[in-house]
Amino acid sequence: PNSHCEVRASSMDQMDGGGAGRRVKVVGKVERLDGQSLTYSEFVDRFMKPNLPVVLTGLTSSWPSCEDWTFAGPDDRRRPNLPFFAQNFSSPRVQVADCSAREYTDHKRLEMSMQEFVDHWVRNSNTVSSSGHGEASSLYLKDWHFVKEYPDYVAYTTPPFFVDDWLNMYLDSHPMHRDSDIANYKNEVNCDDYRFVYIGAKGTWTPLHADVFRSYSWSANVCGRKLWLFLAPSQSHLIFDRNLRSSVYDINEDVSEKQFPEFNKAEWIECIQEQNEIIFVPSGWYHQVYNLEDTISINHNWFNAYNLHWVVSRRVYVKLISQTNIILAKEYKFTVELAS
Ligand SMILES: O=C(O)CCC(=O)C(=O)O
Ligand SMILES: [Fe+2]
Repeated sequence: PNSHCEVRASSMDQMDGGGAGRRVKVVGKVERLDGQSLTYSEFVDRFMKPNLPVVLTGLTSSWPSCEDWTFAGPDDRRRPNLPFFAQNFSSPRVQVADCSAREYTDHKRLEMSMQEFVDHWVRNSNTVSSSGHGEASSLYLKDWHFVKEYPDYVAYTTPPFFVDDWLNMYLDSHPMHRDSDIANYKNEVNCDDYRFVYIGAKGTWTPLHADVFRSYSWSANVCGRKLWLFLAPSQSHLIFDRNLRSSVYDINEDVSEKQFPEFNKAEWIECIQEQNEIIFVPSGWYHQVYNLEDTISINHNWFNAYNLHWVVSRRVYVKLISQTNIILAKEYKFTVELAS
């Protein structure tokens, strides 16, 4: 994984956001392991504690979503069963990113019904020519709080590696977030959890970012494939401008050298995540993600004792430490006084 190879971003060239063959320096690949034979303590020692990415296979075989949400395509590849979504999960409106339009640091967001999303997808896939070129849908259904909206439908079970999740546990148990009459009346989810479903056609993508609160995330491909490009936290400064205000939006675009003078020094770790594979995204790693096929994924953000120091903001951390020091100093003084 340390061999340096400057690769043409060939997979990215197929993408909507793909520029004219921009090269980013890829220096390694994400390790891939059989999740069935990995123990929890190995996962902790090798990935969670050292904060390193990994792809785990063999963990989704019993998930109902892998059957219900897909149908068999060519080459053992499954494809999204869009009518199933329109029929069974039609009620609330969903958030959709338009991958062809930038708005500040993210894609432009729209809200629509599931039926509208599916209709748009079908309309656009019908206009793709026989050569395979054309405009597939640039709409990317993201951040759909599926578990919260359909608690009785068991689409998947969280693999044991990711169940020690203080973020979602807290939100589940916090009464303030439940039973709001107003929220029920408006048919809205009152407070969000961090468990999501994503559905995107080939070519949809997620701009460069590090995850909310610098939490961990895991992401499972129910069907489809994703290309991930990761940057280790020790290199985060390379994708910021001089004032550390804005960061690069699309690493495959012509990134202005004037604005981001250090960008070309960045060394990327690449991963092609296949159907039914789960990727572990460690805290604070910037990543940009492309759907190489029509893809459905499930992902959670979470934290626990191993990444709490990433999540608690520096200010809070410094405050906690200074308060702890004051208490320790008082205790020390007290002990000295007692002893003398
Ligand atoms: O799949 C995507 O498009 C983005 C997923 C992501 O950023 C994550 O799981 O942290
Ligand atoms: Fe992310």
